[in-house]
Amino acid sequence: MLLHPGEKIEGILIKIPLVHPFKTSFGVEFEKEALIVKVIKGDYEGWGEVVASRLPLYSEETISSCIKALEEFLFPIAKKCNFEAECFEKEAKKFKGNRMAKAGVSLALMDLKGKQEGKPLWKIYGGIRKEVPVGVSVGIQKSIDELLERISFFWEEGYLRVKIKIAPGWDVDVVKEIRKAFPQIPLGADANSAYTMDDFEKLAQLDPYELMFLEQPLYNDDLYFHSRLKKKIKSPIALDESITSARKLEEAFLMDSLSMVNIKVGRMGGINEVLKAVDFGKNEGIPFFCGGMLESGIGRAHNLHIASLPPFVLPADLSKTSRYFREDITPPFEFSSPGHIAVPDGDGIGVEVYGEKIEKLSVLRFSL
Ligand code: OSB
Ligand code: MG
Repeated sequence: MLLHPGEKIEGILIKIPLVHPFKTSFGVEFEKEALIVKVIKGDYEGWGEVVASRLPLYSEETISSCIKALEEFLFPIAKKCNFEAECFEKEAKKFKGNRMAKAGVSLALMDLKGKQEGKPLWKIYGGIRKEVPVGVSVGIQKSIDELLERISFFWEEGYLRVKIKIAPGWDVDVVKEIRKAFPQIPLGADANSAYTMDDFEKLAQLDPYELMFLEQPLYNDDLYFHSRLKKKIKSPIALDESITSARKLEEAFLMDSLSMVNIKVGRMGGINEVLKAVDFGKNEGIPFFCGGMLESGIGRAHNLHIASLPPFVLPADLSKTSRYFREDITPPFEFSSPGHIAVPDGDGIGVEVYGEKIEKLSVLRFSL
């Protein structure tokens, strides 16, 4: 395929050390590997991020499966579509799965579109919030004392809610101690699908602690058993892994499997799918929160634009840059007011991207 001069789409894998290891029910991460998508057309460039991890522990996709998908069929589609976001998502939809890889391209093309049209993404999407209420997601720690210390640090910083990671052996006792120390804080617990229906009595033991939500307690692809569990426990259920499309959100709602939903554009394959879910959520009054995958500043900027949309009424998993990295590939995100991060207002993602820093951190690159 012939590219015109000044047209290019590129994948760049970078590694950024995390300031603190992030441990969940499925594993521990010490550094962030971010697969960045960069598109250049004429005088403009667009940036996106693929949120897959090295191993298929959160979802089926991996960094290497995404690299293959980008090289073999997604970059060629983007090219065939002249780097137009809508055409890309429509054409890419003919291929099954590979949602994180698709979303990385979708986001880069949206950033390009925003820059070409001279509009910030929140305006193109129909966002209504100038700043997004945010929380913090705290990994599993070595001891309950260490966890309490971290929660206290973040709470004093001004985050509006705390989400802890739970797993069998790190659940009811931990929540009980948090509630003793912080009776009032809005508290969620994310199991990343570590439990089964056999554990429902254990999960019901969380009832007295008034969790704001229990996130994805069961199987990563499940809707039905979550609806059964929802009738047996008091904690409101938030789904993450299971909601891979707007249709899955509709099914989950019709089945009564959730009380609220964590929305991640990477998990849903692109912005168009998120906007469909937003329409449905708005009509049905489903509370959304914007999820996160420890993104670099590029993914974080995209998430802020998404979280400006009407159904995103709950605090997002979008924290200040300092909670993740000492150095990032964009200027750091700070609170614009306590517990809030401003939605960038420049064209496209609306933040500067440090090209030189990306060069320095890059471990692999490929392009069409
Ligand atoms: O389940 O929400 C999750 C990070 C990696 C993989 C899965 C999840 C998470 C988080 C981090 O909770 C949220 C953030 O980016 O701050
Ligand atoms: Mg989650």
